[in-house]
Amino acid sequence: MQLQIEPLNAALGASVRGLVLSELDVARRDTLLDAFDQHQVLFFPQLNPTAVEHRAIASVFGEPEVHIEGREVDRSSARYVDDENLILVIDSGRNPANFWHTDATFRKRPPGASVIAIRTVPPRGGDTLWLDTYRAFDELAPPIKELARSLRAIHGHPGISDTNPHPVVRTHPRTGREALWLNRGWTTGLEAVPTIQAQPLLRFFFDAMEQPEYTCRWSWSVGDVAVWDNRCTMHYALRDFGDDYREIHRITVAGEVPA
Ligand SMILES: O=C(O)CCC(=O)C(=O)O
Ligand SMILES: [Fe+2]
Repeated sequence: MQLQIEPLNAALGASVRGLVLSELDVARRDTLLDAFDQHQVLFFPQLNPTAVEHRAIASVFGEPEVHIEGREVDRSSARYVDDENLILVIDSGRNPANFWHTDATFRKRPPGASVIAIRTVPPRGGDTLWLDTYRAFDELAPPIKELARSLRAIHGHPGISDTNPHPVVRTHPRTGREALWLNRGWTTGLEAVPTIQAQPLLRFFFDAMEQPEYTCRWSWSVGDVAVWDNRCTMHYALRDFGDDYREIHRITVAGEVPA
């Protein structure tokens, strides 16, 4: 079966239909990777993958790794689907991600992509937004682009996560495109810039980035899978579903040291 890739009516994202997991050959992998490079987030409606299939999809986009999330450092309470701790179970009500972020940017080598399957969808709400950080960079005025290229940011919250510096402008290793690689969730300072100067500058960049025009929004059905590229996107999971239960299963795949 041919893969049908249809861009969303938004700044980024595409849906993929026609994926049969037993037919994941080299040609289809290449098609998926090309679509990923182009659209940054791929959605597979109602794919309902088993744990093994979830890993197979994730492997298209990189090497699955054990996920360490700073706000979930209590690893003793983390639940996994599999024995190797690659598929993390997230109760979204108790672990809300309703802040703009890119996953685990506090790590020296942050995850390249995240692959989630939604298992329980609340009756109302629970959509997720993604944002195109290439576009966020492209739309900066030329002198601001130069300033951004000259800066390195500190990511992480001491006591909650590791902290590591990364370039503010990151070049995607596959597409060669530059993305503004900061996020309100994890970026806490700028290297060699005193706090009194860094804080307003960071707020300036966050405000410039967080534009509805740069986003897409997905309303979930049970069994949907989403894959996003942490090198060129941020995301925000809406916490608008009250006491209802929402559960996702997530695999992150390894990335490279940002450059
Ligand atoms: O639940 C979601 O839609 C995404 C939550 C999130 O930020 C993540 O899994 O990294
Ligand atoms: Fe996240």
